[in-house]
Amino acid sequence: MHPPSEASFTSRLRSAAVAARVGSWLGICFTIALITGLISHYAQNVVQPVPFPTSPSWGYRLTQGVHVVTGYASIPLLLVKLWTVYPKLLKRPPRGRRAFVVDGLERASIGVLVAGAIFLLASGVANAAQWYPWDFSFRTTHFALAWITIGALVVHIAVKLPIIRHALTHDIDDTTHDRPAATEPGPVSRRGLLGVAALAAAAVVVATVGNTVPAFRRISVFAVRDGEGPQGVPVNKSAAAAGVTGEMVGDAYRLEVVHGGRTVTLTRADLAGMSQRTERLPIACVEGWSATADWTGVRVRDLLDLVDAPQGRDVEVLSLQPSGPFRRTVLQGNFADDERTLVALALHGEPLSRDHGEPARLIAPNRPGVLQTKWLSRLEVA
Ligand SMILES: Nc1nc2c(c(=O)[nH]1)N[C@H]1C(S)=C(S)[C@@H](COP(=O)(O)O)O[C@H]1N2
Ligand SMILES: [Mo]
Repeated sequence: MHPPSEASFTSRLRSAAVAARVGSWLGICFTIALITGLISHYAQNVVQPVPFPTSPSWGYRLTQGVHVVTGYASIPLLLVKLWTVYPKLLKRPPRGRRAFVVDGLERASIGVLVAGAIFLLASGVANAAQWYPWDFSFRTTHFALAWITIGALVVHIAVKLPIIRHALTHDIDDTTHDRPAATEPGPVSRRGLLGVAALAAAAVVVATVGNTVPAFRRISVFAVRDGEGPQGVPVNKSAAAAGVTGEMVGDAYRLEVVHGGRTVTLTRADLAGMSQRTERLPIACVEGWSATADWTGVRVRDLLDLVDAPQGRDVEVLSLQPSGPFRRTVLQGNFADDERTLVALALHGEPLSRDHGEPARLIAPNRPGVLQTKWLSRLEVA
């Protein structure tokens, strides 16, 4: 038996005509994912030279929902794309030093592109499923790999531009750029294969979009969050998982508000005795699920006024949670001063359940869910 060579792959479906079309859909998905990903990355930056806006309150919910869904939709498209082109991997390198080097460089750039794309999609899916089989920081790595992958994608498009342009301006059954061996008709037409790819991508969208769009919740079989959880809102990390005990949130509970030399210490009753506001705001997890809820509690600005903290200053937010990356967050000045930003004590009119951050959690408009700190213990203005 001979190992397969490029000539073993004879289907006419594996063609530049199909690859260019599926490739352009993928290119659109990756561009959307890049833009929405950069928005999410920036929203999570502690230092924001241009303040991330607090309005519209659902902005991050939309961009992050789109980010995750485009990532999911890219998976079947990438599989079809790889299927159409992989015989080229087995092609013999050309003779002649210059041609050999150019061919090697092109293969290397495609290697980076394929590895980067697979890594981005796989790590994104694992993250959304809350499965972290790695030690590195997801956000830093996903961000760095995004740039490398997009760089390789730009090189790939530039190298292939003449073929892409020809393919997209000619009939799908055009054979100009077919490999010599690709002469047999496939089980479906090229147009049929494109239809299958588009349908698969659409099916993935329908199966996952219920994470963010409640109307789809019942048919989104792959939605990692089905909208169920205490008080009708999903829970990201439970109190037990965060190491927050009943003792910590009971009578001994205190919220400290600190500025300069001043500290005001508030009990649960003190907080409940302050002027209460209700705001309808979404929780929008970076993992793509989101839910809107009515939150009732004390304006963060009212609390900062207790210690005469000036407007526009960043606030360090601490949780009772003993350890973990999300126990400390920074609330930027424009968020702290927004009148919709609350230390919430109640959700849908009921006191916060333990898993949603009893007795007090942060909720701000247009803020990544990961920064909506639960089980608040301290607000400090430097
Ligand atoms: N202290 C603390 N707060 C936290 C988290 C956490 O792990 N610890 N998880 C965050 C994340 S990732 C999300 S999406 C929201 C979810 O809030 P919920 O569990 O009330 O829906 O809480 C945020 N607040
Ligand atoms: Mo989250």
